[in-house]
Amino acid sequence: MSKTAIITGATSGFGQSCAKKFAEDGYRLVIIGRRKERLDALANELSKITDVHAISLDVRERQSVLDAFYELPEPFNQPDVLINNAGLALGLEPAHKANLDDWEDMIDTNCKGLMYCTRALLPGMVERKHGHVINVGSMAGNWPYPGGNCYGASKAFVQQFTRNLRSDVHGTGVKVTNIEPGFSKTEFSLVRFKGDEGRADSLYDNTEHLTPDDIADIILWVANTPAHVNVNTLEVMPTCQSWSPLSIHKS
Ligand code: NDP
Ligand code: 8X3
Repeated sequence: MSKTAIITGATSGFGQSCAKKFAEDGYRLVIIGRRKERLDALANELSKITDVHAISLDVRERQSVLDAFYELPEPFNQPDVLINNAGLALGLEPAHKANLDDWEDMIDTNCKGLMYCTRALLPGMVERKHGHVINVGSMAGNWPYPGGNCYGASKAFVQQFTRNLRSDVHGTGVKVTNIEPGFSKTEFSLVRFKGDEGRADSLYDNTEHLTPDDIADIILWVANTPAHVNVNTLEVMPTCQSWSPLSIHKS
């Protein structure tokens, strides 16, 4: 029998690649994003190989998320996997210059949106003693960098929320994982730099960055691990990325 995966942020990047790879692997899909045209195009493409239910939704809207998930039609209403992937960074200014609206948007999407999706689907998973919540955090939740301020903090929330979820569902059979990607080329930087294509593209010049398929392969592997195996956290960087020395300011 087919398994069902719900993927938020399926209109681009990691989420879109996950949708394709999970469909190819035989999962039926619920795909979510705000850009309806892209979502419909993806649903049309993937419905040639699996059952697809597309929901155009803003994960920041609590009641819309709850309504959409409580009203999932059969056979999509008993999901095996929830991939909480929708998220964004906005701006790279230092904290004392950052835009407060951007900070709120990141918290509302990366933390609260992820909370709403999880809270809506978790009771069913616990009742069925089966399910897997896979959160897409970031290495930015583990390591500070200049301008990472609220984005990194939102992903640190995702990391600790994931661990605490594991504690709460202990003994129920439900699995929880945090995937923590590093430098990857998606629309992430275009969004972060608010449509400045030159700035976004130049970041990836002459680098062998991660691709959406790299991360989607890992998420699919994690989702298909046996029931008795729980990958807690998985941090992944491209080989070209590592840490810098600590900075010393000299006056
Ligand atoms: P993209 O910008 O390519 O994709 C982001 C996806 O999230 C889009 O499908 C977008 O769809 C969706 N999304 C954003 N806001 C909302 C919202 N309010 N409601 C519903 N959907 C939303 O970036 P990535 O694929 O890179 O990002 C996916 C995740 O990976 C994010 O959580 C990001 O923080 C994380 N990440 C990215 C890294 C990178 O270097 N690229 C590294 C580490 C983590 P739409 O606009 O149609 O709503
Ligand atoms: C995205 C990776 O390094 O741009 O989470 O913060 S980074």
